[in-house]
Amino acid sequence: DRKTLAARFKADETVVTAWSVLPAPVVAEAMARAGFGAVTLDMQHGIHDAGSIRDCLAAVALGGAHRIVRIPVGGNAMASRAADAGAEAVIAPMINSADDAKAFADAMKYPPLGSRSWGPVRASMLAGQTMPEYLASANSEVLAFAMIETPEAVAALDDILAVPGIDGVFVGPGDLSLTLSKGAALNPHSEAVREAAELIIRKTRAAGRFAGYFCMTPEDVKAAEAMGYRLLAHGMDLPVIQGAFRDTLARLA
Ligand code: 3PY
Ligand code: MG
Repeated sequence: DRKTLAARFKADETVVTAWSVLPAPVVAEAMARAGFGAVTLDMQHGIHDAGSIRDCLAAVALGGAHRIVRIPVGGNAMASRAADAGAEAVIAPMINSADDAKAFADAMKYPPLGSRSWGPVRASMLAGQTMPEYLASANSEVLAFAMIETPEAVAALDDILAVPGIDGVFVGPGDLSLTLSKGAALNPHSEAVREAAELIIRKTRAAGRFAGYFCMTPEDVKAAEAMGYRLLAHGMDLPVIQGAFRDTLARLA
């Protein structure tokens, strides 16, 4: 159906997003056609740039999935650009304070909420809207997700959730394990991460905001959904393709 991504989260629906690191529109389209609810194009650790975002957002739309972009750290100018290129949600990494959250929300939302500059030429087309229709809906329908992946962010969570224009949070358990352990261990399944994840979901739902989680395993997807997370990232193109090639070669042995 033609429900918006925002409408799905408002209805408390779960959306599983595949994770795209390859700047290849046909691969992004294939991930969408595989049946994922959304595809997230990763400009932080993926190989994407502004050009591949432009082409892959259209390919994801063609494949029938919702369109999400993760920007680089502090890349608020890119947040506006990703929204203009047709992203329905933007995920910003390393949002560690209310000030970080305010700067991100400011780039994502039109006045009076923020200072996103006007020009959704491509975004309105992908949304199937006129430009005035896009303007009327964008502040509530184009979502800003702040990544919580440090102890500073967990400590500032109440303030981050209170920033107007921040629609949700997104947990990065890899970085969170690294920062919570002061660099001692990369362990997204640590007890410290699990405790933080419980605290984050409780506060986020109480604040009426949406919550997402980066899931390494299918078990993580089930556990995060059971906790109340609704945007679940799982399935990355490069390792999936590499694994399939390994299996293909192994069958010759
Ligand atoms: C993390 O786990 O830190 C992430 O950012 C997931 O991509
Ligand atoms: Mg991270």
